[in-house]
Amino acid sequence: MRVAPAPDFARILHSKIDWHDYHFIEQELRRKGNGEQGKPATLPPHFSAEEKEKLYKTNGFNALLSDFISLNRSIPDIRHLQCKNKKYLKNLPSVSIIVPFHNEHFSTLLRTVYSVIIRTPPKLLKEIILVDDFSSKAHCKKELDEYVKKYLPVVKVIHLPQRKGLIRARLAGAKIASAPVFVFLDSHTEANVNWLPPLLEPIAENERTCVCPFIDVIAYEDFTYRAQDEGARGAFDWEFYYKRLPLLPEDLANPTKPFKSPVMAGGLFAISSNFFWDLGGYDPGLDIWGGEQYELSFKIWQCGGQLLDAPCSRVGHIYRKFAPFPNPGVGDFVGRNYRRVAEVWMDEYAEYLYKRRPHYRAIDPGDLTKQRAIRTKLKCKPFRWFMEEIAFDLVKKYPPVEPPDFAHGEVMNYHLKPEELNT
Ligand SMILES: [Mn+2]
Repeated sequence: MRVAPAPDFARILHSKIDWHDYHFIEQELRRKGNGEQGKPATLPPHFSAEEKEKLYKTNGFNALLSDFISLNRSIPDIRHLQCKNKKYLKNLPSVSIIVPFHNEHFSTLLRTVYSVIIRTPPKLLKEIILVDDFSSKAHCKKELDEYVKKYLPVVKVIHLPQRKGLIRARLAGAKIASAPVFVFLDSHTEANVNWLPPLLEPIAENERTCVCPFIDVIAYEDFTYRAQDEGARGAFDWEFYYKRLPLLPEDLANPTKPFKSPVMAGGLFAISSNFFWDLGGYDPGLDIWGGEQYELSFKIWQCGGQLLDAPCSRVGHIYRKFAPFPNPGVGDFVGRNYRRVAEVWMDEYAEYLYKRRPHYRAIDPGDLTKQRAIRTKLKCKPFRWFMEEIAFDLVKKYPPVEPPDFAHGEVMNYHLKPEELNT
């Protein structure tokens, strides 16, 4: 009697495929027009400088010009050449894309959405959730709802009834997201070719993983698309400015392989919903913006996870020329956020932050019971472990205590005669 061989589940589960959509890539390469292929775009000549300025002022970038670039424009494939041959697991989880926004310009918001839809395999895209953080611009309300209803069935829009800030807006989106993986994006971004599989594969292999794409630059003036660099590890200095550390020799030897990064840049990342909620999401006590990328990065590492950057996943982002938002008028919310993060996660290293910003000591961080309970429950490692094992080269570049001066005294011209001094 012959018995059919048992299916090789391990092989099926781990089989890899080429996720590129070559037909679509071909089509995109043939596109011509304003801003196509990520080339510099120009405004039609009949617009005056005042008309351009008006939208510049409220957005911090050339928003009027955005209206004259296709919502589904093509951008150049600037990945490392070896990325073009990479295969990824056939079985990848689907995603909910969460995009919080406050008064985002209509065409840049929609270009974010279109870039995701046209460059994501449909079966991986469960939904896109746009979270309107109490915008005041009219187009963020009914016009957006109607547009989405008519043309974009995969998109959901939620309108928050009051201003919650970036952090709580992301949490509000995550709460209604139903896919096993969340991808957070900024509201003026463009996803590049085959951007999603490289973010998902490390999560499929190990659920306690958060993966960030490379962030490219979309020029605020003319929407040119270019690389910012070829990758670096995220870090911070002791005033909590975001900094970057060089890649390690093993990262440089494998230019397409996701590498470990101590902290994320902030706005763009993929994380499994299980892991995100296991970590308690973001600390809901963090207000408006600031410090959230440190909070999440620290707890990812300290609580048994890993944070990776995937070089083959690239997403463009408009870095504004200036911040167009008025101060929300709630005091030093960034300082309070930093204090919360430092108190819960940084142990004795919090002191280095307070030494540089002594007024943080006087800020009331609010109730930290729940955040500390998460740390205890998950048996998270001390901050010292993070500094020694993950951000091990940070203190060399950003010393917590400035090294003493090498020498002090006067410097003078050797040939100067003493009587010529003080003349
Ligand atoms: Mn942004």
